[in-house]
Amino acid sequence: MAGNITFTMIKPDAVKGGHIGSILKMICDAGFSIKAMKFTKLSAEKAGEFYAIHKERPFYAELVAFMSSGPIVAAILAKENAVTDFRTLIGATNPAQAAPGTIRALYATNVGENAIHGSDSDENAKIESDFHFAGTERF
Ligand code: DAT
Ligand code: MG
Repeated sequence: MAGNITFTMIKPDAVKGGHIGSILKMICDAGFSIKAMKFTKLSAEKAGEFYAIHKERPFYAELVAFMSSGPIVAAILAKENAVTDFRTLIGATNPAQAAPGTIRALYATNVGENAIHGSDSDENAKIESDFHFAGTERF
């Protein structure tokens, strides 16, 4: 059975653009509830660790620099089929290919600066949630 949590970050471009409120409204209107949330900033080291799976990709250095360039909103979200439904809500990685009305279609700048993160599997949702939040920060 599909898990019921996913992990998200509103990325530095969307925070700088003033889109936190609009994005959180879309997330809540889509039926997700908030289990944990923080406004924080990743160090380059932490961003590198979070995206370690992409270490060999040509865009890795750019990705780490971008994700540590300003504050983010990190959150754990709950809903049935959370991972799949959230990926549908955020849209494709490249906003040029994201379906109309998705968060990335509305707020992403380009494929690198794409407004929001969503976990890609139940296993990674747990790993990413544990990376950012202690047990005492979850409700
Ligand atoms: P997603 O965030 O949709 O899961 P991903 O896991 O393949 O996409 O990549 C992680 C992030 O890396 C992505 O949100 C933005 C960046 N990225 C991916 N492909 C890229 C590319 N071709 N050029 C620049 N940045 C890229
Ligand atoms: Mg991914």
